[in-house]
Amino acid sequence: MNVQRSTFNVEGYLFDFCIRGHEKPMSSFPPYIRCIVANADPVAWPVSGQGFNECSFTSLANALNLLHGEPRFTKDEFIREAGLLFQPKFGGTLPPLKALQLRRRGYGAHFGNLSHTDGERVLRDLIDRGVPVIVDLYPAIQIGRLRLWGQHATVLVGYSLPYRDASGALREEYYLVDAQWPDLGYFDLTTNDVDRDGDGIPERYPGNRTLERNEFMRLWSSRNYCPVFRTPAEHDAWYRETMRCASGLPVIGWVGQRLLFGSDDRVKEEA
Ligand SMILES: [Ca+2]
Repeated sequence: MNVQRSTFNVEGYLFDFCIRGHEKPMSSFPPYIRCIVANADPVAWPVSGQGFNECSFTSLANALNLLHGEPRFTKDEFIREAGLLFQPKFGGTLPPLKALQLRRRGYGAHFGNLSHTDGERVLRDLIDRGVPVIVDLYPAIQIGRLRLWGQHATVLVGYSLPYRDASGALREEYYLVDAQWPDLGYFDLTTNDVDRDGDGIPERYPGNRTLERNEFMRLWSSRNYCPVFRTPAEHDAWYRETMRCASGLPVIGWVGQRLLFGSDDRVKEEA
């Protein structure tokens, strides 16, 4: 009996040593987190920071690299392709270009606007589907009473369910890959890792920037978004299933609406 047990133990030990030793346990986010990438290990986050006013191109590369789980793209190829449409001194580039650059590479994307619908519901549904979403933050270019485009493109990668931190405060958050947070040239995935459960060890949070829910909604005043699907078919199926497009403003028409503001997308069930 003793011999048998000892043999079993040796085998178990060998199994642990040879097999399990090579399977590192997956590092995970806190349980109240919903994120496009379940693995919190930095290896699963092939993202990088940006140069001056390169947010649009860096966000494209970051979104696609997260989608593939490996560094396939750099911002530089998107900058080269944009050519004269990239004007760093004048704020970068035109937000709708993102969707064009994605579609040219065979991905499913469009530049849309969620001003007239439950935008949070749309973003959360996309995150739940594993779809990174490029969102433009900060006050938009304003022409008279017309609001055009946000200033700074970031990738939305996750959100939290409501949770209480160690002090008892109720929190609800969005998580971003912001290529110039906390400042240009200081990009680091651990920037938003903090100890919220009070055990003295920082938890990992998705991306590099956490925004409290109301703050995110305030900064995302453009309500522009560009979901990044692996294929046009996946994108179109999602849109057909959950969204509808309102017709454009009479003056500028549907094409003008899409170019200037993004398509006026509404949650289908609200109709
Ligand atoms: Ca902790």
